[in-house]
Amino acid sequence: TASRSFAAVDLGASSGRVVAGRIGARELALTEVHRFPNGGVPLPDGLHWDVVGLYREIRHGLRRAAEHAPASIGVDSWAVDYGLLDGDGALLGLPHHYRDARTDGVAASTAERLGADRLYAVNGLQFLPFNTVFQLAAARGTAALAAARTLLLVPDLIGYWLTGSIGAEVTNASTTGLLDVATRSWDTALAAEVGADPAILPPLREPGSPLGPLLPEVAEATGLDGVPVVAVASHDTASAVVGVPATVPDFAYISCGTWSLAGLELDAPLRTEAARAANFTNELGVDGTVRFLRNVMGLWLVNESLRTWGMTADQLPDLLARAAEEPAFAALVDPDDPRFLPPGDMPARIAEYCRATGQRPPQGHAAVLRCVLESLALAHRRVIRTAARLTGRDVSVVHVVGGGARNELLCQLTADAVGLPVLAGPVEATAIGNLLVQARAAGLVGDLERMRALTAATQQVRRHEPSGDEAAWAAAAARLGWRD
Ligand code: ADP
Ligand code: LRH
Repeated sequence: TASRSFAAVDLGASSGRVVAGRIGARELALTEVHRFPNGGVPLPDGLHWDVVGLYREIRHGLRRAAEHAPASIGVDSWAVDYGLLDGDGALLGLPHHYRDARTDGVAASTAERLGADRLYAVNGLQFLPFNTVFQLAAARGTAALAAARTLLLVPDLIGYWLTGSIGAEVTNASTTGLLDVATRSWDTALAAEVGADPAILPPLREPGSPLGPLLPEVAEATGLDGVPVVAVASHDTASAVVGVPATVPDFAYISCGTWSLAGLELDAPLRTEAARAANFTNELGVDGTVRFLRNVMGLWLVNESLRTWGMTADQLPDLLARAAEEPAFAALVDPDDPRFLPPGDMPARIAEYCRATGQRPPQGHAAVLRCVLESLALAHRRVIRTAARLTGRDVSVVHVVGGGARNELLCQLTADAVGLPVLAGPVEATAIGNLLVQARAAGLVGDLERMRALTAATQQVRRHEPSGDEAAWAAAAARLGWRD
């Protein structure tokens, strides 16, 4: 069969993009047609996402994608956050950002009230204070939740605006905490217990299923008349895992952007007490797979540091070159310490963490960056080694995909810390996974293994051999109290 084009809308926490992709038996070629910044907007009632602004950028991007004559459109974004619709289908206020403080305290008390082990038995999720179930508990009694007739996760909200179709794509629904991970269906009783009317949870849909054609007004404005929107793995991390260019079964992945999502792909959820205690998540992937992983705070620490210093990402390559010259293991932090979650002055928080743990705070931009990257590499080591132990699986290679694949220092430190080769790239694995699921719905590509083979054959990957001193990394891990 001949190749065809598809359009991927991929919304990350730090930027969104619209990518046109041409896919054929031996072809996978990407053109980024539009990119736009994203981030939280503080309003008097908390930190929000400007989803209306994002939607305008998406429409602009789709208009540019029209030149490539896409056969369909797919939308993915970050997880857990949602918009509420009233009975007329109108949006009830801007969605809250998962870094908003309204879940402080509520998440822990809700988990305690419902039972952390019971929650894990149902949803298999790591405890993150911003899981949708805890956001709903924090929103209990608000006017918006009382008026809500429909809850839509962000990609489903965009899909609704584009097509009028209402539904919840299952990979992203699995991050809410309200989905039974074994049956892949909503646990409506749990929703009711946190004070949300279960009727607001829309019907579930699987990746590959059609949402329908663009609404006439959107079709006209974008020049994409008759082009359908197709559900993809709408959780960006699920799409990123599809886009991993693995050629062997025993791979680990790190989807490295604002967050580092590190783990393994499994055939079934693993909800043992040990997995719960290690705070591993079982998020749903395509084709019945499970993403057994942990969130690591990721490049958020770098990005917020740059923001604090009034620097931009263009200055990163220069800063990274200087960080590479800094002495090793001078200061180390647990990147997942809750103090690093909200927006703010990261260098000050890192200094505070160092003082509280008897370390000399890093002095200067390059030293702060070195501290963050070594700490992230150590967290990667801990998560991947723990995942292997919990699942009893061997891991022979670690794939780093996402914007972090451009960070050669982080990739090398990760190879050194984990003690395994790191294959870095593609940077746009999420868009690739989005496009591949659409191509499959159009009958163009095969199973996950074949999709990955196509990515491996067509995309550039950089190899980092481990050259670290295991004893030194083990000692560094032990300084954080980690003994993996
Ligand atoms: P998200 O999808 O969460 O928005 P991305 O996967 O797009 O994140 O990754 C963005 C990150 O990639 C940036 O925050 C930055 O840390 C990193 N990055 C971007 N460009 C470079 C570069 N030239 N060198 C190193 N890192 C980079
Ligand atoms: C990464 C991501 C991650 C979630 C977080 C909210 O973009 O989707 O998988 O935990 O955002």
